[in-house]
Amino acid sequence: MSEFRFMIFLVIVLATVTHCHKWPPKTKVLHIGGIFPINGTEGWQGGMACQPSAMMALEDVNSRSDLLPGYKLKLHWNDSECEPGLGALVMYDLLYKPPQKLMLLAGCSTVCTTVAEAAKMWNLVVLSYGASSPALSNRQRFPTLFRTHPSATVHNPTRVKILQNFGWSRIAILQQAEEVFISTVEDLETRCRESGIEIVTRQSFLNDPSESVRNLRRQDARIIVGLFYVVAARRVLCEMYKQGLYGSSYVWFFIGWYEDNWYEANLAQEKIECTREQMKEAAEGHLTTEALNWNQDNQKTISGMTVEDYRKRLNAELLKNSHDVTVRFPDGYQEAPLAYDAVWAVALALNRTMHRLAERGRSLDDFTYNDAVSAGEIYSAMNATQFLGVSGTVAFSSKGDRIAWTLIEQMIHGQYNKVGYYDTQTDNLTWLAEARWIGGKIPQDRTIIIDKLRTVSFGLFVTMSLVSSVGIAAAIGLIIFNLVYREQKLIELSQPACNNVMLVGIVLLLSSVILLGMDGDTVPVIHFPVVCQLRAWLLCLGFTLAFGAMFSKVWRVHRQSTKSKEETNKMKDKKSRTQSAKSKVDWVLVGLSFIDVIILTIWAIVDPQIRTVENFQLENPTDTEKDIKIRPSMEHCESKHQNIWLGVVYGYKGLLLIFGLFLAYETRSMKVRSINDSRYVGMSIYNVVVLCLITAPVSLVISSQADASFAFVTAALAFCCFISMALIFVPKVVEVVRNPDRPGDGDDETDQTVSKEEEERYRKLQQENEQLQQLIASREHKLKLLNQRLLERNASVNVNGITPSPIVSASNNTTVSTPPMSGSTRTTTIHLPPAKKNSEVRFSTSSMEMLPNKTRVGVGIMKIHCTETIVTDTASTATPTTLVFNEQVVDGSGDDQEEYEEECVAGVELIEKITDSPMFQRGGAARSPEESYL
Ligand code: ABU
Repeated sequence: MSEFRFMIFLVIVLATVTHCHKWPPKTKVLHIGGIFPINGTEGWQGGMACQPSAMMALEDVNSRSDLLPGYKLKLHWNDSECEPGLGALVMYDLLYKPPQKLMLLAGCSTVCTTVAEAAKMWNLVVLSYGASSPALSNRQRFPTLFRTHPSATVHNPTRVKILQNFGWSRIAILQQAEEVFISTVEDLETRCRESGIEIVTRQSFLNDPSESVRNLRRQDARIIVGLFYVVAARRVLCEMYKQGLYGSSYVWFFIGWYEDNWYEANLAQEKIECTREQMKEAAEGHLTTEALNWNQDNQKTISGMTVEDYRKRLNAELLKNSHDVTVRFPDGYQEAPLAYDAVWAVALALNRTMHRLAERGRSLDDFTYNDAVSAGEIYSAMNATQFLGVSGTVAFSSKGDRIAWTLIEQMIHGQYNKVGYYDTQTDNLTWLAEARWIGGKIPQDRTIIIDKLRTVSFGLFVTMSLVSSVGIAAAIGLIIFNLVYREQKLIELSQPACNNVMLVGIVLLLSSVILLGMDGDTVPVIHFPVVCQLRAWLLCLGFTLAFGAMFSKVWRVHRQSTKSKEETNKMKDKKSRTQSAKSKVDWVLVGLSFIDVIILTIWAIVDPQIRTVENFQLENPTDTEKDIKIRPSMEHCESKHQNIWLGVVYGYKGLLLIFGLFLAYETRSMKVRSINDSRYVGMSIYNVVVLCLITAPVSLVISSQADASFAFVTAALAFCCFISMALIFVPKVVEVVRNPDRPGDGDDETDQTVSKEEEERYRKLQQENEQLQQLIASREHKLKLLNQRLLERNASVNVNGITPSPIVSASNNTTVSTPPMSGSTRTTTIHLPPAKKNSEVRFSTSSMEMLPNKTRVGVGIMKIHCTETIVTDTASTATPTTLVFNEQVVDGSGDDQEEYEEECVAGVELIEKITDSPMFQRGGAARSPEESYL
């Protein structure tokens, strides 16, 4: 109440003084320059409203005789279009064209920056009514700048306060590439960092915001602070609409100084490709922050007007300038009070300066651009200026900034609604109304991501564990079987020690199935590396023992079957095969296992495997809950140099597989008595190789699917183990079960099957045998006839005194010599020259003693074998003998003698092998390579 009385008293005193004081007439003019952005296409064209407002203020100031007594203030102005270049030109015009200007008014940050930076060179104070750039607060760079427009940084404490109020701690920033916004963002970033708010991305653009908006989407930005001039804001809004970055999941913060209907203005002019409706839809719900540029109290201001009086006058003035505010507010309408108060501030500062200079015997009329003293006085006067204007209390901080409240507004149904105020000085946020959200709830600042570990499903794990347990039990059972029946020849000749090692390997492999199914669900993270190590050891050693044992067998079969006969005989002499099999250390297996242990040990020490988590693409949850995504992940065992270690292990195992495959193929029809199951081992090797070839690439492809990968790998592992056990042990078990008490003599080999080649050969021989038998029958018949005729002839010769001689007919190159008779014995020698490789000669003879060695039959095929064959008949002359060489039935084609001889030796061995075989032994004791078969 006392304050009110004092105010009334003050007004009466002032009125009396003013009335009583005789002020000199305003005959002289003080010139000031003004730069207004009006007709530009980019940036802020706030001069539209600010210039008329400034002219109103000038009118009001000049109507006051107590202010600048004797002087009129004149404003010389031009349009900068918010273009720094044009702004500079306007400034030089103002400076260099008389009259001398005392001060400059400027608006739009980009122009103001240029003007204020240069003005100090002309000792000019610049007062900005419309520049928000925080960069302008730099006193070193802009020492003579003041502004009635608050710095854009005044929005930042407000923004941070709102973010905290709604619990948003993750924001993104989209800015136009202008210094005003860059410096605002720098300040915002600092404040956010201090408040623990994460800035997920900061996107900037020059003209086209489409890529930046796209990036915001990619970064899952939800709360976005946008800093750009209104023309760019319309492009952003349209892009938001196109890319769907609006609505219930997004909150945009825009600058509050755009005019109310900015989103639907100039769309065609600016070639915005969105309709008004679309722009309105995209703009719905966004928040703005803006310094309060209009005095909130309707009290009288320095001009004697209330804010409402001012508004009415301004609107009328704008109408004169063809801006009907009932239709659309012109740009800069919000800042118009700032321009009005700026002119008042200039007048007051010059008024104060005038008095100060007068005290020093100087005048404002004397001011030149070199007059630093007057400039200093103007600066001090401006610094001290404080009054109640239509924009509120006008006062300048040490940085020349205006101190103001900020207003928070939200666009609801296309209209801005006031929702609160924030007073930076008292940190007081006052809500006028509750913010309204599309969808009824406060949007989230991010997509909620739920991590989901891809693990092996319990049912599958249990099933495969059971399967592998059955396999382990079977393997252990077979080891016991091997031990129990170790005395049986069948088992003894199957290398039971080797088989047991293979079974141990299978047990290890099947045990790894359980470890492969262990994951984050069953093993604590801290123990996971142990599982990793165990997996590697079990798999590597298991494979080496199981496959290595098979490999070792085929290796031995191959070696034994390729040994020379002499070596074999030597071995026979040294010790029996059985003894050998019993006592021999399997160096192949020992070597392979040793390599494994070395690799695994170095791996575990140098670069141990640890638990790593692989994250996969976000997935939408099956329910309809918005803003929630599932991030699947999977655990892996990995070393730093995993690829190198895998390369070493796979390379080594791969070579073993390839070599094993080769040996299995090479020995497919070979038989070694001491390894009676080598054929099944070979088949088992094929099985392992094929499964490894399928499993390795397929498991790589499906490695990201826990269940599929586990099921496939473990099924392949189990299948491989079961097949190997079945192939190698089922025949043995069946045989032993059938004849449990028979110790066996080695003939009861499990591998009784003959090869296809042998069967084929046997079949051919049988056919040939039948043909030959038919031939024999016909020849015997012929012989009979011939003998008959011979006897008849001899009888007639004897009658005539002629001595009979043997009848010999020979084929080509056969020499038949008939030596003279000596006593009662007569010898017939036939030289058969060396024939071509594998040649055979069919013969028939009537004498059993006629052919070499132990030929017991009179008709057959004689194998002419490499060397000259001499057939000698020492039979008694009592009975004439007949030797008929019918034909050479097979003609070999070996050209090279050396090769031919080698072949001969090989042929001998082959024949021996065949005749060694049990099925050929039944035919008799014929062993000579020269012998023919019947
Ligand atoms: N309130 C208008 C600010 C314009 C500018 O800083 O350029």
